[in-house]
Amino acid sequence: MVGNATLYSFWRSQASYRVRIALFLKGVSAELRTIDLLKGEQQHEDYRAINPEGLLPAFVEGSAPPLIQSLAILEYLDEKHPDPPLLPRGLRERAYVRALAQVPAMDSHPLIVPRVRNYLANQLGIDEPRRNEWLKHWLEEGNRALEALLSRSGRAGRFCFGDEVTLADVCLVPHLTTAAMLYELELRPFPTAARIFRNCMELDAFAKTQPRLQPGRPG
Ligand SMILES: N[C@@H](CCC(=O)N[C@@H](CS)C(=O)NCC(=O)O)C(=O)O
Repeated sequence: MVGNATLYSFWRSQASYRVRIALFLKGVSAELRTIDLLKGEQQHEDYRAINPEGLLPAFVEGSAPPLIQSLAILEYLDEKHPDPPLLPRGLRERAYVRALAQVPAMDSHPLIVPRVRNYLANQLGIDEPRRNEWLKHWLEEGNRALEALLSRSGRAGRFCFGDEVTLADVCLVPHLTTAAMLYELELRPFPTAARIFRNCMELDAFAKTQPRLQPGRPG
């Protein structure tokens, strides 16, 4: 028995959004607890007791040790609640879907998080317009890679891999939401990714968990 679940989350956190989507898809309810990244609450001792890395998300079930790292949490949820599956059956197909998920989650996202933005500003003295250039550059790199992979693979359907939602969609949508909503990047040059994004947003799992509907979102 692990008891009630809690997700430590923040409205604009991409990694938290991934886990909110997966919880919804799997029908797992969890209390959301806001850690305000803009106020630096991730550094507070009580949150570092949950995740010593001082990063969101953290997923806690009852008195079991917290789970951290969104991709590890997504795979945990998928293994614990196999229906609907977030990975295809074939080995190579699973590797492909994991790779698509990792492009935004492991290559773009780590370069734009608050601790990186704060380091650029405070340690390297980089001003806001140049910091925004940095952020947009790494988001666009992610967009370009995703579009190339999706459009050339011949494997995209309604979603990134065929017509069922996979881990790849769970990571694509938070990435494109950040690009389009927070940094106003144009998605038109990435038509395959943009089409899949729109298809995902027709589903409650993506729409109801999106950043602008989260507690703590500024008006
Ligand atoms: N690889 C981690 C990344 C976690 C991460 O960087 N989370 C961001 C929010 S999306 C964060 O908490 N940043 C706090 C900071 O940079 O100070 C994961 O996927 O869970």
